[in-house]
Amino acid sequence: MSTNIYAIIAREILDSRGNPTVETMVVFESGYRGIAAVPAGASIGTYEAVELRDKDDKRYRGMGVLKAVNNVNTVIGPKLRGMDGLNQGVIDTTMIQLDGTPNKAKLGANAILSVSLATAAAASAQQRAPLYNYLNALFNTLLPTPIKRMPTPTLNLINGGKHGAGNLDFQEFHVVPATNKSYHVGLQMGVELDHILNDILVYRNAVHSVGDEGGFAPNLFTNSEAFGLIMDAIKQSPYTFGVDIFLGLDVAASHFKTQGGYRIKDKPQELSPKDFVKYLIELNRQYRLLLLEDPLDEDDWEGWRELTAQIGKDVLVIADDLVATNAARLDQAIAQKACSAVLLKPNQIGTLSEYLQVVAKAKKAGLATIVSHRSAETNDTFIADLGVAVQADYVKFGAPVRGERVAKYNRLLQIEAELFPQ
Ligand code: 2PG
Ligand code: MG
Repeated sequence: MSTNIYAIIAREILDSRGNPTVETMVVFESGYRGIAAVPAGASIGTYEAVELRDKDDKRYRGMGVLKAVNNVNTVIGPKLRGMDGLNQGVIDTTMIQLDGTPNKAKLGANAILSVSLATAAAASAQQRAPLYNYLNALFNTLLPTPIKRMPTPTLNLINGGKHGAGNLDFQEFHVVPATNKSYHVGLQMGVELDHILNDILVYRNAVHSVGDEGGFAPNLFTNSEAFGLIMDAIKQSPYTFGVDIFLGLDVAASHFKTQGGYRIKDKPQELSPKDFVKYLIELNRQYRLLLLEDPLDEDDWEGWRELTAQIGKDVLVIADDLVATNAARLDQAIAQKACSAVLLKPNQIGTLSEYLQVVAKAKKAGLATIVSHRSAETNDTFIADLGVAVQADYVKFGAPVRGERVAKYNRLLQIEAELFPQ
């Protein structure tokens, strides 16, 4: 029953935006195998590891990933063949060295991550352990973390920015169940609110198409109007705002930052970085946010420091593009007290080992953690197990609709039933 790697086979498949992505199968000599598929972002941060695209206009308008697939099949696969698949650290380090660049630009973070995750999936199959247990054991070597609770879901009901067909600047408007609710209850609340919101949008004759993450993508006069709609939905539900349910926001500010500051439809003029911080503080006062992600540009360290100093104790100021799941960026954020929470996406860094190190570092620094999907996903549910394994405070998988989102929420229902039967 050797756990040595026997074969690694990658293919091009489609993600939920209909773009190609990499799916890889890792097979051990024992016959046990694991499969993983890589997601993709639309609001990609500057400091992320590089996703290799073919840029061949004759296929998928340049979005093909045959080069990354080929790198797995002809470069990574032959190198890892015969190595012990239970040694995740050595597998990942070997790929990092084989790539040789600081941001995985040569082989592609999409190529490398697919192998990294599929290796862990094969190892958990080999050990006949649920994936969350196997990943938790890996994480325990960095930071002992007994599994005591399910992460709380944060559900993205309205999509704007780069994800929406509508006209909103801000990217994601979330509802967040109180952390004392069991996972399945929180999920149910999110679904009910999503359906009430649908009725409200239909009643108002508003556009109710959906964005990339399954949330509604209406045209509205201001960004804060989106919160008004969600507040209306909460009022029509059996739930109490501020007790059962809270609001969250991913501003994704890097994607509408201008030369001199920030321009949003809620204000007639462009706001200077200082005034935008004031605006965010006022927004938080008005809506008592629980989660506030990427409120400022990925290089606006001063703004991040100022905002976190002012409101970081009441609201989780979450670094996504700012940190990009990168250890060096996280060190900087910790040193500067620039955030109170960190969003963690495996494909921002490109290997499971580095990802777990970043999560451990964040937790040791006392930051809250959110395990996150990307706006283009597949039905792969790896990150659901990952969220439980590292005991993330929250998981962010989009709206509670559409197959690629629901697959992950459903996987958490399975895990909850296994670990915390009612
Ligand atoms: C984000 C993510 C996921 P994308 O900004 O948090 O919601 O979006 O995958 O497009 O970067
Ligand atoms: Mg984000």
